[in-house]
Amino acid sequence: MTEIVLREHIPFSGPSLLRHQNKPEGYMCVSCAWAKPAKTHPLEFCENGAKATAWEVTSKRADERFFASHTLSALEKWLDHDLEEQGRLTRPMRWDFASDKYVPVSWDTAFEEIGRELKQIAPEMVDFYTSGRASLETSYMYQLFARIFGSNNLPDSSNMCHESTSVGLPESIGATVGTAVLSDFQNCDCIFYIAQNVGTSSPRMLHDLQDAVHRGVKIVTFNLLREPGLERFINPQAPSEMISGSETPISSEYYQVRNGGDIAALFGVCKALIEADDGKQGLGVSTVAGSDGEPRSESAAAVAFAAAMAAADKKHVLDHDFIKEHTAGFEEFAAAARAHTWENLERFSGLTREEMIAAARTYAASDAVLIIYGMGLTQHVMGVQNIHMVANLALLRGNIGKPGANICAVRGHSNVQGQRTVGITEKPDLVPLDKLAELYRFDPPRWEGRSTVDVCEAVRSGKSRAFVSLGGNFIRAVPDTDIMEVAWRKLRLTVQIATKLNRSHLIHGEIAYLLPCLGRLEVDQQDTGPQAVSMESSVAYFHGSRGRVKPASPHLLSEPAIIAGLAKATLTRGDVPWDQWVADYSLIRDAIETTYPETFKKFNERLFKPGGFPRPVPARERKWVTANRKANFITPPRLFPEFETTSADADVLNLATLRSNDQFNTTIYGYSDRFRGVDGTRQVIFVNGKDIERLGFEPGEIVDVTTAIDSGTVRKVQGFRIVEYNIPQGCCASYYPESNPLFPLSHHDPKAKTPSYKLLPVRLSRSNIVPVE
Ligand SMILES: Nc1nc2c(c(=O)[nH]1)N[C@H]1C(S)=C(S)[C@@H](COP(=O)(O)OP(=O)(O)OC[C@H]3O[C@@H](n4cnc5c(=O)[nH]c(N)nc54)[C@H](O)[C@@H]3O)O[C@H]1N2
Ligand SMILES: Nc1nc2c(c(=O)[nH]1)N[C@H]1C(S)=C(S)[C@@H](COP(=O)(O)OP(=O)(O)OC[C@H]3O[C@@H](n4cnc5c(=O)[nH]c(N)nc54)[C@H](O)[C@@H]3O)O[C@H]1N2
Ligand SMILES: [Mo]
Repeated sequence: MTEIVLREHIPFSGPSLLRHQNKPEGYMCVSCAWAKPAKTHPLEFCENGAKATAWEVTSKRADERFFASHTLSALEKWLDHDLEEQGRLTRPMRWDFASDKYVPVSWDTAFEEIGRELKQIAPEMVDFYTSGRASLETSYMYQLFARIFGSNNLPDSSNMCHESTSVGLPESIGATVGTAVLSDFQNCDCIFYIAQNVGTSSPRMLHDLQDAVHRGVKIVTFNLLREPGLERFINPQAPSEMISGSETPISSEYYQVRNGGDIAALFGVCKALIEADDGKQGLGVSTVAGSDGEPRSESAAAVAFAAAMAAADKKHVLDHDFIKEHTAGFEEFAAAARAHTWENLERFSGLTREEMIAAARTYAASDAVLIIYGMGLTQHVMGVQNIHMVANLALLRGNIGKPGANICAVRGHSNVQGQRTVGITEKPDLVPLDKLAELYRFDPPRWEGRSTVDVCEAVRSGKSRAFVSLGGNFIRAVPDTDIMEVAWRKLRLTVQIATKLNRSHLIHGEIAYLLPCLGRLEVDQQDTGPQAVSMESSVAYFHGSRGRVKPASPHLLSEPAIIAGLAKATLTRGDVPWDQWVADYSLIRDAIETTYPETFKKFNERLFKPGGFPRPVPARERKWVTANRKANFITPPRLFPEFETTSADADVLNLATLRSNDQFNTTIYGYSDRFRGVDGTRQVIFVNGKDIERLGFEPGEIVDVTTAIDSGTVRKVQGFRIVEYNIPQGCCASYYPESNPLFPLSHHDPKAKTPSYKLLPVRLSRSNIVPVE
């Protein structure tokens, strides 16, 4: 932390600023969305939160002098890290065709020209992207602007992130978000921790996990890699300090699944539970059948499991009362679980039958299990089915809607969950359109808008003409980087609202604006005084946040002020008091409360309540807002995507893309991933030693990586160093966003359209590139 504070030349107030991070009346961290407790630790931030703070309050500036000395074509050759490292943007700018540079313009000129251009484009040809950092107030204004303009094209970063959750959980349990609350960590006796990297992605949760472990809670982890943060507790303020003796082991069982292997792994756990339960009810063999369907002698683990159940005097392994009263689809699911052979479950999960049974045993011996998961489940061609399997496992023993037992979807960006809550979505069904129509006197569009993947397709086909971006780095975050960059230049208008320079600002349309905004940590002074904003955490609690540092430049506007400026210059209809809202954000919160009275009851009054205030999630009370009013077992039709069973090539490996400990999404702080022992480069590919040998490579060798599906187009990244790593055979991993050119746009979950960033068949070949390190 000290390192980044020095690196970013932060004035001395930096460390004292951090005391206010994630505190009631303080500001909410701009890094991850993890819950903010009511009773805070003296320092409620982690190393990565401190980095994100330092990155925003840096004293470095990408000002007009910087832009005067670089053409955009020259900047295109810069690395992601070097672009953002220039510091905060200071003035509104417009791209100048003659010089190929960004040149300063006044805010009035910017709004006027953008408004004029937008008015000339059909609303359905304009896309309004949001990255998950914008506040509830900003997000509400932004979706209203887009809808009054006439467009439901409101894609967001969530489309690439937890969309599988947003589609899968409602079908299973009628909740669009996870049901877990912070107190579940105090009430559970077991945690199933699936496909999330706590030490890097949500380090403050380590406090909750450590407390749980000290209470004797069992943590059963399923992950492609052995992530250090999941193996033992590391002080979130100094993850490098793995002080021997005082560290807490986190996972009591660690199962290294293949990427994409979770459906099979969880089916294995469910099969063991169901068959043990069958046995208890006198339905035959108490645990397992061989791959030929014949009963085979039980493993030691299975015998121990049966003994543990008998010792605990459990009548049934499954919670039949719950299943009967609350669920539908159990019989079909149980039949499918019984029918899967252990041989197939082992093959597709990468785990042994004994491992799956051992996990089932721990699950069955626990009264309240919290299931936590992240991107390793959602970013898959079978992402939605992964989420169904999480719910199926929970439902077998009623592990939902009781103290300690819930589903926790760990969200990414600090307000990504909240944006949906206030209308950022391409799906009109999720928005109270009639209410908006009545409040603001306009006729909202009713058609289905474009998700992130749809936007990419629309830009390619010419159906999109303008792209407005509220934060983020779209072009680096989406699949098929090389193809999308070419397509992007055909756009008529690109407008980027941002704090720091990134590649999406360089790959632009015929008319391009870069509009710099205040960050959340800065004092947001408006006519009625300094303003607060709000966000929703991963456990669906709302929190207020107040900036404390001096703005990076006197020319910055707040995000609400920028949206109001754009809206006033563009809209010819709608009755919205844009100026009053900008003068006093509590009026925006009143408007949010009027639109969503149940969710935001007494919004202003409760804004700074310690610990936040909860959003109603009916599934927490076992109320299932599904079509049949039941919680549904939904049976995935297959264990693994089709390409696995059809591709016989032994030289194909399945690639997962990862985050390092020194990045926040496309923001690259530096080149060190100490947890995984990588330093000085991000151009690496992690491969199992046996695969390295089998494929005829050497550790440390430089390779090119080529996509092994959709062979009509060659997709390749070059100059990656092979790192021998503890990863299951047949799998490999590399960093995001460097590997994004490999992902075909079409390679996503069919329903949620979440790109399959955690599963892509690739081949390695010897490279003649000298790597950039
Ligand atoms: N420091 C830092 N914090 C962040 C971010 C960041 O970039 N940096 N990004 C934020 C955002 S937007 C998000 S969405 C979250 C992301 O946080 P995570 O959900 O942790 O996502 P990833 O870091 O991509 O890593 C996913 C984990 O899943 C494992 N994995 C990969 N494939 C599979 C699989 O098929 N099955 C299983 N069981 N495991 C698998 C990987 O080994 C890795 O440990 O973090 C947020 N917080
Ligand atoms: N291969 C692969 N691709 C992935 C993923 C993966 O795991 N693998 N993960 C996906 C996921 S989970 C996500 S969430 C997306 C992330 O996609 P995005 O959310 O689009 O990208 P970020 O990198 O978070 O955006 C960083 C930029 O946001 C801007 N910014 C920062 N703070 C502010 C602010 O306060 N206001 C405004 N207006 N701008 C600000 C800065 O200019 C910064 O450069 O990427 C996805 N892409
Ligand atoms: Mo994310």
